[in-house]
Amino acid sequence: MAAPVRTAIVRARMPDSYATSCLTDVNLATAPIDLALARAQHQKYVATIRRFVPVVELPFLGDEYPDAIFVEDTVLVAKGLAIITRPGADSRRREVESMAECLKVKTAKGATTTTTTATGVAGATTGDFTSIDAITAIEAPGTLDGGDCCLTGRHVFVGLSKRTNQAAIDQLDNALRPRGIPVIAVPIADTHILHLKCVVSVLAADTLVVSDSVEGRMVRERIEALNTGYKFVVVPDVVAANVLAIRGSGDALAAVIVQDRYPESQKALRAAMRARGEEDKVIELDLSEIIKGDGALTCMSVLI
Ligand code: CIR
Repeated sequence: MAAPVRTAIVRARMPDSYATSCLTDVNLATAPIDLALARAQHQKYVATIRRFVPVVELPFLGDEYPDAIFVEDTVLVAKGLAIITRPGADSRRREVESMAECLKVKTAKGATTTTTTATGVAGATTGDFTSIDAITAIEAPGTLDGGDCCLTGRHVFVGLSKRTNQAAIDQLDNALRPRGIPVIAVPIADTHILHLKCVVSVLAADTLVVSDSVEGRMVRERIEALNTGYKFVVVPDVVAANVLAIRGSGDALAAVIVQDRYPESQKALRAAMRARGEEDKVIELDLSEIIKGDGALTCMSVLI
């Protein structure tokens, strides 16, 4: 079972450059990003998470880092170990510094600490980092994006992708094997998806959401071949396969945030949640402008 979520880390604010300069390797949308709407969607996302768990805001990094809201790519935390990544895109590599700084400060200070962002952003709050007992980092020549790491609590499935290489997966395996969590590579480099979590995400300890697409089916087959026993909720829209479940102790669900504007997928997710007796925990958010930046729901936070 995954550890209960105690804190969420997000980026304080979206830079103007997000609208013009964020990386869009995959998204083929021709409509430009509406910056005001993108900001509103990011803020609503953070406010939604804040209803359920304390939120710590990383400092605003300015226009030099158009993709910095996608904090998921900078770290993964599994079995008490925080692993600072080395993002595959050069333009994003230094985003990790603020995450590493945040975690070092927090874990050094101990249990519950106060965060102060460089910009003094209102709303920054305290976070509980007690579940982290050590920090390490991916080193060159490894490259790894957190968006490629699907952590279920029992396994870490890692997309071997355009951003994440075998050297990093080997480092991850060396770091997590002693903690008893298998790291399993899922090759996706030859596909149209950016990250593994574009097509698969965790709904509950035993249940994954996967898209009904070539890539989604491929990932599902790879996971099923391992006899890991996961159940799958299949959604027709690729973007809807990325959901953000916030769970407390005993896998109790606080909320599951899903994409709005994908009615067939919403129907499938709601049916699955109804069957679990958890439909009242579903929250739909419209992230149209985040999707244009190749982002989805999990990318803008790290749950610890
Ligand atoms: C990028 O290409 O790096 C960003 N525009 C999108 C990153 C999305 N991150 C994620 O899914 N974890």
